[in-house]
Amino acid sequence: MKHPSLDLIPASEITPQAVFEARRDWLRLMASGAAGVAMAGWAGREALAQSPGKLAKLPGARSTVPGAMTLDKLTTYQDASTYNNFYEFGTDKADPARNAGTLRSRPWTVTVEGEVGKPGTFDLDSLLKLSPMEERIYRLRCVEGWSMVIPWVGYSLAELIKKVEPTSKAKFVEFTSLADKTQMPGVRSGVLDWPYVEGLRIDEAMHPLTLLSFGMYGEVLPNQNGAPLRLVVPWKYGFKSAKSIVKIRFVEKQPVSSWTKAAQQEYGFYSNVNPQVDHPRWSQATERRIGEGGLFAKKRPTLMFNGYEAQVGQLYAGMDLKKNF
Ligand SMILES: Nc1nc2c(c(=O)[nH]1)N[C@H]1C(S)=C(S)[C@@H](COP(=O)(O)O)O[C@H]1N2
Ligand SMILES: [Mo]
Repeated sequence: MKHPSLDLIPASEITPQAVFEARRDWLRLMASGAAGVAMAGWAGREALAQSPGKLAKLPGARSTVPGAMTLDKLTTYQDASTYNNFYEFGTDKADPARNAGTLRSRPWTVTVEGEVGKPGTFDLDSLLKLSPMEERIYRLRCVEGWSMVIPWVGYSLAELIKKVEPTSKAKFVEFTSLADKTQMPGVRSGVLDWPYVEGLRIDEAMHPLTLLSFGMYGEVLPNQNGAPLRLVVPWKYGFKSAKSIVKIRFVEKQPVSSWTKAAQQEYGFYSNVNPQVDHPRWSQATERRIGEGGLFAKKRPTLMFNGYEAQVGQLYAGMDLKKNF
């Protein structure tokens, strides 16, 4: 396991002794069994301190899922809720915060269909009650080169998947976002083929880190971040994390996502964060953290699978990740 704070030490200062000490401390923490509790407590305090008091409270217990509590410094709520990609509300990063006030996030239903034993329509309240809420601090990296660290609230998508009993033919899961012109001004434009569709392989969807999120910073999601529920898949580029989901379909064949439809050579199905596979128009080797000085922020190296390699690397064992980008 990699020590997360090693990434914060300038390379010139990483001596064998420093590596040894960091590793020893890390192993001690892990061995004590207190790691999850200690880290979660630390992160929870910080998250709580920044709870904005704007929307309904949605607390979550500190997650014990391995990898779910990065120690990276949190992005501020202000930055996380005003610098967004949500093309249904416009293509400028400031558009969603400006325009998403017209989204009616209640009442809300999600239809589950396709290759499942128990298809059906779930209303938001039953989804909120389906499993205990957890707080998880994830990095999310956009393909455009910025990244954020957000305390999300939700539970593993696997909890919902288990309830609906996928059949043996369910090899992939397709997610569809709301596309309503009356609530979403961007849907009148042809910038994407609406509705927004994304997909995961069933084992990716079942991975405990794949989060069905209903909130952030201890409150329900702001509309611009995908209210009332969205995915957060922390080892993939942000566009895989569909917002304002209305349909989840289990299928045998690999779904075609909106971004793949828009530009097949730029957005592959897997879209794992991978510093070794450049986007055709730009490098993916580095990123800037929102809040660290905008365009002048220092670039940091992008990590394989966004730093979640220990948890998800084995999902891709033996795959050519340049071909399956
Ligand atoms: N429905 C929908 N979901 C979406 C998008 C979108 O345009 N529409 N943008 C994606 C992209 S490109 C990113 S980077 C993340 C941004 O999430 P955030 O605004 O909460 O940071 O949402 C993703 N989910
Ligand atoms: Mo993105």
